[in-house]
Amino acid sequence: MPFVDPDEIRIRFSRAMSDMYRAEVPQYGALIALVQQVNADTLAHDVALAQQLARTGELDRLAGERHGAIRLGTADELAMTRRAFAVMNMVAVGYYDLAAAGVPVHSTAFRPVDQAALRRNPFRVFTSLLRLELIDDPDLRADAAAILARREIFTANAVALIEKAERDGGLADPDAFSFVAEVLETFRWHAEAVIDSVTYGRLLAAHRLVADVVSFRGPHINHLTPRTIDIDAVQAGMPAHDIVPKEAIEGPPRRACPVLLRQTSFKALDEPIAFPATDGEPVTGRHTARFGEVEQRGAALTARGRALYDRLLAGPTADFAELPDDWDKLRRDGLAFFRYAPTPAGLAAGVKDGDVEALIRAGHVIADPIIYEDFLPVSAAGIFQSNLGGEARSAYGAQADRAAFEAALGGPVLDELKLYAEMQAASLAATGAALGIVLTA
Ligand code: OOG
Ligand code: NI
Repeated sequence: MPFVDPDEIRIRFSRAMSDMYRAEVPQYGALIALVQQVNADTLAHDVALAQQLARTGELDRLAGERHGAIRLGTADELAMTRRAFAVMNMVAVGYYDLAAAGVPVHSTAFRPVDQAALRRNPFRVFTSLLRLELIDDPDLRADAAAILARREIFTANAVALIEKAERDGGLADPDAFSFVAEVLETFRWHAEAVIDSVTYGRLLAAHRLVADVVSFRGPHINHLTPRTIDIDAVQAGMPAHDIVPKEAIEGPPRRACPVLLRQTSFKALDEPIAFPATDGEPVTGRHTARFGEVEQRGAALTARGRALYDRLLAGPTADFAELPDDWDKLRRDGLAFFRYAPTPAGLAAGVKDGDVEALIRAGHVIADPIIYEDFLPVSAAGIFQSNLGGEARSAYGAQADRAAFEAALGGPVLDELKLYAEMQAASLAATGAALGIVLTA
C-alpha cells in the first residue's frame, strides 16, 4: 500500500474537525452557510477579485479553509502535538506572546508552509501553551501542575500511529483513516470536568483560561474559523442568522487592498458541565470557552510594512491612511509581499529587459499579493479576552519566553517573514526562467 499524501491526511482531518464542531456547536453550521453565501455573492459581483483568487490558487481552497485553536497544559503535550501535526505536513510557524495582553500563554500556529500544500488546504491550528509560572499562588500552581501531569491527551492508538508514521516515513490506509479518527479524539469536547467544583473555582479565580486548560481531559477545540472575502457583509448578515457578533472587527479597517487579517467573533457558549460526584450527589456547573469566529485574509506585509502597521495601530486614532491602499504602491514601497508570474503576452513578446516594474507596466508580468497565512497577537488577545467572560486582566510582568516555548515544542518555530520572502523570490526566479531573462526587482 502506498503512503497517503500528508496533504490528503490534513484535508481529511480538517473535514473531520469541521464535521465534529458542526455537531458540537450548531451556530458553527449557521456561520458556514452565511460565509458560503457571502463569498459566492462577492465573487459574482467582483470579477477582478475572482480572477486574482483564481491566479493565486485561493479560489479552490477557499471553501474548505479553516483555522482552529487549542490550549495545551504541558510541554509534553506540545511536543506530541507537534509530532501529530507533522504527519499532516504542518509545522510550527511564529511565536506569539500573549502575556503582554494579560493571557498566561504563549503560542504558535501549526500550518503547511510550501505553496503546493497551502493551495490544497491551508488548515492551521493556533496552539497555546499555558504558562503555569504566571499563576501567582504557589499552592494553586502546584495543584494545577499535578492535575495536568495525570492526564494523557492523545489516545494510545494515536501515539502508536504517530510513531509508526515517523518510523516508516508515512501512513498508508487504513492507518491514515485511523490516525484521523484517533487524533480527532484529542480535540473533542468533554462536558465532564476532571476536578471538583471547588478546585475549578480556584482555577477560575486565577484566570478563566487556567480553568479552561486544567479542568478537562483534553484541549477541546475552542473555535473553528472559516475564511470570507467580505467580512463586513458577514458581520452585517449575522443577526438575520441568529448570531450575535462582537461590536468591532479586529485588525485593519476595510480597504480596497486588504492586508493581514481581519476577524470577528461571536459570543462563547455558556455550557453545562459536570463535576465528579461528591457523596454520591451529582455536581453541575457552567463553563464558557467555545465560540465562533470568521476572518478575512489580506496581503502579507514585509517587516517594513508590518512596522508601519504596528505603529499606526498603536496610534491614538488607529488611522491607517499612511499605509497605501494600492497594490502597485505597496509593492514599489516594499511594504507587502507579491507573487510574480509571466502573462501570456509576456511569454509571446520575447522580452529582453529584466526590470520587473517596466515589465509589469507593459503587461508582461503580473504581481499578485501573497496572502497572509498567520495570526496577529493583538487580535488574538482581543479574541481571548472577549471569550473568557469579558473581564480583561492587565499585562503580566513576565517577558516573552520563546526559548522555553521552543524547548517544550522540541524544535524551533519557523520565521513567517522568511517564508513569505522565499515565496516571493521563488516566483521572481520562476518568472525570469519562463521569460528567459534574469529579473531585477
Ligand atoms: C486563540 C485565540 C487566537 C485567532 O484567530 O487569533 C485565535 C484562543 O482563544 O485559544 O484563534
Ligand atoms: Ni481564531
